[in-house]
Amino acid sequence: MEKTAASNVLNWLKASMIRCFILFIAVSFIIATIMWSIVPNAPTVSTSVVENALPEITVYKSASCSCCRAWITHLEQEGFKVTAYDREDMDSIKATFGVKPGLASCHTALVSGYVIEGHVPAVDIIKLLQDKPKIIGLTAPGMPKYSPGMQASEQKPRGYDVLTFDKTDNTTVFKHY
Ligand SMILES: [Cu+2]
Repeated sequence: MEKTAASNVLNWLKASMIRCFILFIAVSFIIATIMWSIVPNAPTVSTSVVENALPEITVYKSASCSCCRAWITHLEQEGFKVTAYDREDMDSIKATFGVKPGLASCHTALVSGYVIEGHVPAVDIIKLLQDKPKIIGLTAPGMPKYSPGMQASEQKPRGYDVLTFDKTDNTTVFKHY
């Protein structure tokens, strides 16, 4: 009689433990499901891709400038994310960013603290961002005829210089085309 009672208790304990275990698994599963739906979407892009992504470029231009838009398309094709603003005060924007009249072109852009003036090829901006020289930025003064945005996108740039410029009005040739 006692033996039966003891084994009944033992069986009951076993059954309880199994129930507990099943309950534990079920509750864990529910909590995990809830957490998964609550946690904001985790970035799906790998870290290396994020690190290699090009920074955003802000472009100021006049609304009617079609070559400015073509240059923006060139930048986007080369992997830049571009935010463009149509402005009527381009002269004062250039003055604010240290672009002297002799170095000026149509659009003025900002990227990672550098000023990019005019039809500078994307490849030069990428090199600038890698080299990080102590300059204000790069310029392609005027409107070079054979530059990205001024000619068909499959044409290679030629016949002009991309210049560096700094606070002391020094310019150097960054890239000769
Ligand atoms: Cu232009």
